[in-house]
Amino acid sequence: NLVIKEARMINKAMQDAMNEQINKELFSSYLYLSMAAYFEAQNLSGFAHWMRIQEAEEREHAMKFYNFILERGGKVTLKALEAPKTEWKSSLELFEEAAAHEAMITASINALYDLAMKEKDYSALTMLQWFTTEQVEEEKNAADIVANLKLIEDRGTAVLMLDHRLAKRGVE
Ligand code: OFO
Repeated sequence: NLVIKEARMINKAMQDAMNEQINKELFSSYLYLSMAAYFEAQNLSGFAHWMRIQEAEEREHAMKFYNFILERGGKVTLKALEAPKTEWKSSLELFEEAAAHEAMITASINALYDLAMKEKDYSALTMLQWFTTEQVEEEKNAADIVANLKLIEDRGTAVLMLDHRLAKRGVE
């Protein structure tokens, strides 16, 4: 029935914005895959493992938008992926960038939420609710690792300070 079909069909603005989001989620996947390779190259297999799991999650995020567009009778349009960075100065710098990236993704999800409210697209709002909750976790995960790495760095500084003090020991 045409009326029902039209009612469930995603509108153009929502479809375009979700297609952009597919690209952003796939770029996230690409970025984390690059970060995994960076850690592998340094024999940090735990960090690399974490990144591989994160990368797979991002592909799932992209697929949620992909499936949603199709279920709503829309058209999925895949766009070119930007090349991610391949080198970082340190694990801390890398995770700071991951945290900043997730903050950007949260802003993008929030913009989609605003659009869904404006368009009164209730099923999109329900679907986006999952993402708003997920983004809290995504940001927290990255922020926690940044905090841990900073602690490790501070300890390194403390050891150096102690080393400096011990170097001043006179002959007794
Ligand atoms: Fe898809 O949450 Fe990260 O980017």
